Amino acid sequence: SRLNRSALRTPAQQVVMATQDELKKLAGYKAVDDYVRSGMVVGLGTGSTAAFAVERVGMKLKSGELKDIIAIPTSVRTKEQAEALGIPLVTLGTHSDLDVAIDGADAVDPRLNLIKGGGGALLREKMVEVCAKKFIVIVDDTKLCAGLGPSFPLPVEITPFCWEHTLRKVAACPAAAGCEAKLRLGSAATGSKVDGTDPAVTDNDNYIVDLFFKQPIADPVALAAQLKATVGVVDHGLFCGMTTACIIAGKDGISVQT
Ligand code: ABF
Repeated sequence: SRLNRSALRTPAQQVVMATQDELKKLAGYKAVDDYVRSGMVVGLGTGSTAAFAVERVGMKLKSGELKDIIAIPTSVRTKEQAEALGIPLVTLGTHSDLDVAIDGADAVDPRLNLIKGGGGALLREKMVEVCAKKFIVIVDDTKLCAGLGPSFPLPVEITPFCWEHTLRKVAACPAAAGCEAKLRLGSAATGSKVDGTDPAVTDNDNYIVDLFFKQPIADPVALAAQLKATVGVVDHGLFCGMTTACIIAGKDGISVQT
């Protein structure tokens, strides 16, 4: 439809939308203010929350509050944003050790295990973030859940070759029992909400299978291992045991969980 979707919202709903964006900004800015110092190698995440952290790094470099930062982006989108802000960039090809990485998440459980990859960038995110001394997760409180799964589908990046076969193998992982596996469609892998008839393609030219769970995943660590052991799977959106701190912005303010 050609209608502006925001025109369909009541004024109260529009306030809620603005507030959620504001919360993401608070979390993103706080992560940079608390964890990024001059001279650091910094991993830059992907998504609307991480974009605020990238914005803050650019802002502080420009003002001179931060100096000699080099950054590693986790997606083509983030690379473009960082370049536009004049943030010096390198890759894991030359820098394998990061001081800190900052990124959003789609779901966070009480142990700070995560589902990531709704934006399709999970492989580069994991490659970069696993190399960081500190991995700082930034979310608004809608991302918190008692158990991973029901609140957001788990993305799995697979090779396009015989994807139907790999999809069946993924769905057959014992720790994924009861899930429904669907190939993500869309013009790009940049969002599970994108409708389309062709498979969504990641920055790495792979496909994404989303696993839908009605019940919480009982053992995310076991599922992570089973997915990783499935030939044809490149990586998956379970980030277990990686989070150093989670900055959570809610309507009552900001809290930090470690
Ligand atoms: C990245 O961006 C992804 O791992 C995650 O899928 C997504 C979260 O996006 P947003 O901050 O826009 O909700 O962090």
